[in-house]
Amino acid sequence: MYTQALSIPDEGRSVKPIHPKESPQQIQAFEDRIAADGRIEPQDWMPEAYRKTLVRQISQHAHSEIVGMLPEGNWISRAPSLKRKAILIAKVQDEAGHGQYLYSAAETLGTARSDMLDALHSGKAKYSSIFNYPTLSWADVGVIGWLVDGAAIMNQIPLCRCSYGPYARAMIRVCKEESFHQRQGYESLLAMMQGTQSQRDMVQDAVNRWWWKCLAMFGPPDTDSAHSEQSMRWGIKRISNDELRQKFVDATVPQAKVLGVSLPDPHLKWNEARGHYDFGDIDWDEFWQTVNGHGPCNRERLATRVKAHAQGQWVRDAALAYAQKQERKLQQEAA
Ligand code: FAQ
Repeated sequence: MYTQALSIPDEGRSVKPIHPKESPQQIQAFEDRIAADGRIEPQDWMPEAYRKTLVRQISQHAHSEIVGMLPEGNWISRAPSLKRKAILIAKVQDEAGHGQYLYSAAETLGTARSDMLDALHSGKAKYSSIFNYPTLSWADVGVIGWLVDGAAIMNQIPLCRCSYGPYARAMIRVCKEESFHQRQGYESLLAMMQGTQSQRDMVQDAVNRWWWKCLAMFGPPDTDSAHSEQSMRWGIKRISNDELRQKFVDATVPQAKVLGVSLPDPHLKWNEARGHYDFGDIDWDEFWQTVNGHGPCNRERLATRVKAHAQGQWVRDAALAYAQKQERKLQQEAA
């Protein structure tokens, strides 16, 4: 079982930072560790801004994983075969597990899980823009595996070297699983492309709808990225939004060729001088609309999450009651 080796705070009770006051020696030790590319661990002193940035990014990431279960989860009951259903169930469960690792990592920074979930459910916290689009056909499930998980891996591999230990370690396992997700998506699309013309059309239609949204997943252009510079200085982010986006395009174009689909961008062209593919302009207005709550499925996604959380209250109550009972038992035995 994956653990951050710290106890989980009670519901609704934020944990106080371990070292709220800094001394010059503490600041120097932190700076030295960062400069030496070392890891910061939960018990180490860290600047409050570093802690805040990590809680922001890790909790947004955790929210993305659990909201990300919804578009694909929608197809579990309609998967075309038992094999595809079993694979999809496993994948969606993995995403729930990723949410667990990430909430646990964020908790080590002194933030209660219930506070993070409240922020998600009240619409205050962000989660990835990509999960606010509908999954209209079975091909969307394959395309999410191939492109959305593909983009997620590209973004997350550098996070395995994040300066904050618990986040970096969580990412190692997440990336292994995302890699399986990406392959299963691609394999599912390959099977469809060897099928009927209408199956091939379904794949092409799904690629056309998801391509640009996936490019936007990497976040705003570097020139508009509020946090990149500081996060890179702290070793939280290792590669910039634009560089990762370019790496994703370069890796994906050959895969699209093998699959036999076209990517919906007339400007997509190999640039010999740059050694990269050029590509067209992303619709950033649409991206920000979606990030700010006005995408096609934002309301539906949040409503589903809030309902699932409310319906799970009895499980949390039962787990808490059991833990309290066990604790009383231990105390009685010790007395
Ligand atoms: N969607 O200054 P930056 C997955 C926000 S997991 C929504 O560049 P930063 C697995 C950003 O938060 C996908 N908001 O920010 C899966 C900030 O807002 P704030 C999630 C976005 O943090 C697959 C503002 O814009 N992955 O897919 C987005 O330096 C299949 C300014 O932006 C992660 O979270 C966006 N796309 O860089 C699950 C990875 N982009 O906080 C199920 C970890 C930016 O000031 C099925 N996160 N914003 O209010 C990161 O690497 C970074 O946080 C970035 C953004 C790169 C996402």
